[in-house]
Amino acid sequence: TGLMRGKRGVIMGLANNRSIAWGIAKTLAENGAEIALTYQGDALRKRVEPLAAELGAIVAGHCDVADEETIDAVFAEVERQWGKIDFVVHAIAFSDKDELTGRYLETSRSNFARTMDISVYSLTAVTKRAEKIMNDGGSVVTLTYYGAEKVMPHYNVMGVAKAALEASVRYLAVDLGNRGIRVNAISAGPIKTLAASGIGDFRYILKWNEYNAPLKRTVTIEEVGRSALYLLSDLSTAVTGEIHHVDMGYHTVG
Ligand code: 0WD
Repeated sequence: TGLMRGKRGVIMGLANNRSIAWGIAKTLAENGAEIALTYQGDALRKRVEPLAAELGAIVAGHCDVADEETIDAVFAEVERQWGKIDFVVHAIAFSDKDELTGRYLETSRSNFARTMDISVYSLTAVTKRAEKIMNDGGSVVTLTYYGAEKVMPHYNVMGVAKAALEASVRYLAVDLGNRGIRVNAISAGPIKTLAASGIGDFRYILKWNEYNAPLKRTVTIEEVGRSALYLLSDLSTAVTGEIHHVDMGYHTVG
């Protein structure tokens, strides 16, 4: 389809070709979007550059969302190249993997703060920059998980962070609504990515979802991509502040 024709946007959180951000980037490109990618650090740059080339995407540079200057730098680069944008995808989260296992109670103050900074505040920090160069009617999408709503084994501090991220989506939706800019989250079912491999017993969580979700299998990054296409295109101009479950229906039973 040409659903994204004439739309330009930034996708953040691409680590490799298993990343949810990659499923979204591919789908958007197939549907006519022009994409700018950011990467975190030199190691990921080497992975992101060839993926960008595959899609004809531009690379806006290094962005560590814990470092405000690097957020400014990538948005300045996007503005220099394009002037305006129509969408942003935020597919970023981090927590010390030693705390994504065992009891939530053992979360340290320092990892709690770092997890909240990178996984929650970053959406607000990024949206603040994006707003300045976003056309009216634009769209912002972030990624969340059911561990925000219910206790999931080992998800721990990341569950607390995702709950705060989902609340941020609602507040940002109000702040940007008067310009027709929408802010939504996709609550994706578990997918085997680099970030997920840090979560304790992740293979068991995948199996559990496969057996118990109404649709009896796990989600693919392409399926998340197609849901993002809906939320980032004009198909969803009446949808904001929404947490959209793309999880094989697991949230209806779990
Ligand atoms: O089951 C899953 N995989 C689910 C993931 C289910 C539901 C939601 N999600 C969420 C994650 O929590 C995250 O918000 O989807 C988002 C994307 O995660 P992903 O695709 O599962 O994981 P991955 O491919 O590892 O991409 C996440 C990337 C980082 O990769 P690594 O693995 O190197 O941490 O987030 C980026 C980084 O590229 N990232 C950062 N980017 C900028 N600044 C930072 C940072 N400080 N920290 C992490």
